[in-house]
Amino acid sequence: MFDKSLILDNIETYSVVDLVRNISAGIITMADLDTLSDDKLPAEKRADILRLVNSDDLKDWNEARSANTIEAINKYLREHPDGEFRKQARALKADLENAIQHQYFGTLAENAWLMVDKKDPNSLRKFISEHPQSEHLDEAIKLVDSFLLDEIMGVDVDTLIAQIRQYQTDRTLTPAQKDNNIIDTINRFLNEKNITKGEFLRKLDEDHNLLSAGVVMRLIEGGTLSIADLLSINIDRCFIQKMYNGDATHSFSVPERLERINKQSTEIYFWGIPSSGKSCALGGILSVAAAGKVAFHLDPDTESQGYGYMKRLINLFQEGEVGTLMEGTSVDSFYEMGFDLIDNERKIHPITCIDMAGELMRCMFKYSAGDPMTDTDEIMLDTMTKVLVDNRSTNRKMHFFVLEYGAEDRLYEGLPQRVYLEGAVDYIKNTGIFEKDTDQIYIMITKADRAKNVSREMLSNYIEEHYRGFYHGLQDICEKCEINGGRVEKVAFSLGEVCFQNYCKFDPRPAENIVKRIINSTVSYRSGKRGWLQKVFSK
Ligand SMILES: Nc1nc2c(ncn2[C@@H]2O[C@H](COP(=O)(O)OP(=O)(O)OP(=O)(O)O)[C@@H](O)[C@H]2O)c(=O)[nH]1
Ligand SMILES: [Mg+2]
Repeated sequence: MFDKSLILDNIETYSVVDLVRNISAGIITMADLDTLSDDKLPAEKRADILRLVNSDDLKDWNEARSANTIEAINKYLREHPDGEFRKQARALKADLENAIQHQYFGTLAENAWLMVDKKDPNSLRKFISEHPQSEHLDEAIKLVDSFLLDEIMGVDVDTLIAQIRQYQTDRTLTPAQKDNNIIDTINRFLNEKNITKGEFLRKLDEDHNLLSAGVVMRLIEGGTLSIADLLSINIDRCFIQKMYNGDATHSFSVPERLERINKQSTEIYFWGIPSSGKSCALGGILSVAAAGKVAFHLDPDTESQGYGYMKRLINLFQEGEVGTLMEGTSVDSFYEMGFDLIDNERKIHPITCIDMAGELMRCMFKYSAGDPMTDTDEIMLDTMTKVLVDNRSTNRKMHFFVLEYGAEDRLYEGLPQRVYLEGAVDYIKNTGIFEKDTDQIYIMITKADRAKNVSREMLSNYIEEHYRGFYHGLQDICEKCEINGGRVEKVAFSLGEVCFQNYCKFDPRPAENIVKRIINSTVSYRSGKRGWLQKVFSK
C-alpha cells in the first residue's frame, strides 16, 4: 500500500519502464494511473505505458523472468533486440551465471575436501590455498593449527602418558570421570595424533601398571586393545584371568579417631604422597612378618585401633599368588597397628606400625604454605599433631619416607612429589617431632620393580639426582637429633609384579629385607621380661 501511494504520489520521478515493471509486478494497475491528472502523468507517457503493457516485450520478459534460467533469458535477449527490459535481463543472467559458478566451485571444493588427508598438514594447506571459499575452510585452518600446536608442544607417546597420569592424580575428578577421560584421550591420540598402536603398546609393556583393569577392559570392549595385544607385551595370563573375573580392590571403612599410641612398642611411621605405595609396602611387610620365615610369628594386638585393617593387610600378600590390592587410604584414615613380632630366636619385638593417608602430606604442605584447608584437612593434621606432638609417647620411633620410583614428573595439584616431601621435612623440623626418641630414618624407594638394575649406588645416585633437597633435609635432622649416627638409610622396595594397578604377584624378598632390618633395630625382650621392657621404652 505504501509502495503504491509512494509511486502514485511521485509518478513524475518514475520512467515508463519502471512503471510498467511495477504494473507487471501487481504493485500498481492501469486503473490507478487513470486516476491521475494529465499534469502528473502526461498523455504521451500514459500512451507509452499502455503500448508497452500490451506489447510482447513485457509478456516475454515476464515469462523469461519467471522461468529464471539462462536459456529463457537468452531467448528474450535474442527475440527483443530493442526490448525495454534488456538491462534487467542482462543483470539477471549475470546473477544466474554467478550462482552456477558458485555451485560448481562448491561441488569441486566438496569433492576436494573428501580427498584431503586430514592427518597431513600439507594436504590441508593445499586445500586452504586452492579452495578459499569452501565452507570447510575454518575446519581446515583449525586442523592445521592443532598440528602446529602439537609440533610446538611436542606431541608424542610420552605426552599421552603424561596426560593419563595427570588424570589419575586429578582430585577434582570422580573415578568414572578419570576412566572416561583416560579412554577418550587414548583413542584421540591413536586416531588423530599420529601415534601408532605399536608405540602405545611399548609404553604399556614398560609399565604393566599404567592403566587400571577397568580401563583396559573398556579399551578391549571398544576395540582399541585386544587380548592378543596384552599377551604380545608379556602380560601374564593370570592377570588377564583376574581382570575377567572382575576382582575389585579391597576397601576399608574409616577407623575411629586416634588420640595417642597406646602400646609400649617401637613406633614405625610411613610417610609419602598419595599412591606412593605406603599401604602396599606395609601389607607386604606385615604378610612376610607373619609368614613364619624371617620371623617366627606375628601376634596382632586385638586392642589396636587398626586391628581389622592389619588382619586384612596380613592376608593380602601370599608368596607367588596373585592378590588384589587395596584402595587408596582416605584422608581421614590414620591406622594404628600394634603387634608383637617374635623373631626366630623367640625374642619379642613390640611394634606399632602407623599407616597414614598420603593426603596428609598435602595437608602438611598446605599448612606450611598458608593455603586454605578443609575441615577434614584440619582434623587430620590435628590427629597427627596429637599422636606425634601433644600426646607423644615415650616409645622409640622409626620413620620410613616412601618415595615412589619414577614419579618425578607426576604432578599432584600441580606440584611434584619432591615439593611435598621437602614440605614434610620443613613441617617436621618446625614441630621438632623427630627430637629425642627417633632411632632411624629411612628413605624407602617403592615400586622399584620399575627400575632396571637396583643397587646401593643406583639408589644413591637416583636420590641425589631427583630428591637432593629432601635427602639433605633429612640428613640434617639426623645429624642435629643424633639419629643413627647422622645417617639416613636407603632401601628399595617392590611388591613383585604389579599389573593393571589392582593385581599383584607377590615376591616376598624385598619385604623380607625390611622385616630383617626392623628385627635388627627394634627393642626386644624375652618373654617374662616385660618390666625390663618398660624401662627401655621410658628412657
Ligand atoms: N609397580 C608397582 N606398583 C605398586 C607397588 N606397590 C604399589 N603399587 C601401585 O601403587 C598403587 C598405590 O599403592 P598404595 O599402597 O595404595 O599407596 P599409598 O601410598 O598407601 O596411597 P594413599 O593411601 O593414597 O596415600 C597400588 O594400587 C599399586 O597399583 C609396587 O611395588 N610396584
Ligand atoms: Mg594408603
